[in-house]
Amino acid sequence: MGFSRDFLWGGATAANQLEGGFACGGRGPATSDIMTDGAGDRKRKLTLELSDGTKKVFSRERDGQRIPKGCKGYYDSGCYYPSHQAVDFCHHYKEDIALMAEIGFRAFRMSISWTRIFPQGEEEQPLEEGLQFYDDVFDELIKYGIEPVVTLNHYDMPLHLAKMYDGWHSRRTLDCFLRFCRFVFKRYSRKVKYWMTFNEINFMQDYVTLGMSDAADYGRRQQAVYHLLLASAKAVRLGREINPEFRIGCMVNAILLYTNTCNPKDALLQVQESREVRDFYLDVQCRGAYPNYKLLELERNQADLRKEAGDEDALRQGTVDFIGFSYYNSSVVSAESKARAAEGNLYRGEKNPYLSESEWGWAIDPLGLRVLLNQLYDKYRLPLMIVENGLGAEDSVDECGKIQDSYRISYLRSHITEMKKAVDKDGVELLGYLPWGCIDLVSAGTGEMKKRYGFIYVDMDDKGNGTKERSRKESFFWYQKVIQSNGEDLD
Ligand code: BGP
Repeated sequence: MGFSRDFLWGGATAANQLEGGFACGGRGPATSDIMTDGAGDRKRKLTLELSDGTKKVFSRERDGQRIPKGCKGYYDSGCYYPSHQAVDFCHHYKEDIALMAEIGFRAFRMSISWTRIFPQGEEEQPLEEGLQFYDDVFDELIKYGIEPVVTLNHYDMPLHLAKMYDGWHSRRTLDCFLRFCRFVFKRYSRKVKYWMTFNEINFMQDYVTLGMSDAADYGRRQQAVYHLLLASAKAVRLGREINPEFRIGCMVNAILLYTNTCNPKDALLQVQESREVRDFYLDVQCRGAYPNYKLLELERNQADLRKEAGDEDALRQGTVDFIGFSYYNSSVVSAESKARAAEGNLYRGEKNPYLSESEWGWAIDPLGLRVLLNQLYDKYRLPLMIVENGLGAEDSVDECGKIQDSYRISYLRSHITEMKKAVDKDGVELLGYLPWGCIDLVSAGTGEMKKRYGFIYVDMDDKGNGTKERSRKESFFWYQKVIQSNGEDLD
């Protein structure tokens, strides 16, 4: 059987990690623009001015989500902010898309930078220059027969909305977001068919993604999450009105959790934890209502959400057409141990002795991808799309100028093998495979450049030094064969 002829092979990126040109064409500052590089402790930090005028560098590790109210993001001349130039796709997009076409991409996932279209987020009219930029990018993709897959919001938001309204804690942000959606849906109605609302909506929990202070407070965070889920549903409904041919999906970090033992306490914990970090978001976006377990949890915690008439209908009518998800690693939960010693993509669990790990400590689990595809399809009966997967690793250029990334090939090969079984043997409906960072870009978690995922190498270091020259890695040619053979030749 194999993959369908129109299976979307390609790759994935996000504006703030890829584009650069942060002030080009009148683009406004976004929350992602005040994150520094990872020098020192490898984690990104935020440069913020507090309401009393004192300036502070906030560390997520040290200060958590407790960003005080009334903060203003500012740029410190002593810091390097990776998103400002990222890998400069803004000025290299023709060359980059030509390389993707050479690999044979049938789809390319990218996000639209909100502040390139609405610099402050609340203007009545969009910036024509920003709209034109994405028109040019889409035209270039379409020229090569590459289908754009567009994330409406990927880990950033207008800094102005964060400062003025406390970001997603306020309903005002939701209204501004919908205006942004209306303009881009209309403008690109004939160029883009596949959309996703929020990247990893289940892990939007800090100042950068939510634009709000004190996101660690339970009630405040639940209010913001409610606004996000409502915004997603309303965007889906709006998109359908504008073009019924649109296919609009959600996007979750599909963290897969195993039980540490057969202790029933572990089993219960796995159910509860999976709901908290993943399933709740899917339940709402795929089924159109808050599930009972969440309603009871809100009641127990006396979280009284601000809602408006019509919200329930909006949630019900805005269910998605497909599930987009990221998958890098699995994790383990244990009722007995609370060590949480294992790293992973945004989730820390217990170590799994059966699995090896990446250089950044993420457990490598290809079989887990098959398990996950089955779990999600069984539960929601919606088509799935893998919109992130891959190995973050340090690459080196050898004396002949070659980048031999066989470790990346073997990671991808093993995951594609399991994905193929899920389609062939288990009958899962899968629309596409878009591995992360198909061209090297800035790491979301650490701000580093040296944590690379791409088939296309970009000559740049963690401080942004380098020629930005693009070159083909060994995996470039390997993935070319995979796509040419429609996933049959994985050698
Ligand atoms: C996902 C994000 C991406 C991306 C990826 C890899 O959670 O959606 O933006 O960066 O993880 O993570 P990192 O860049 O930290 O290696």
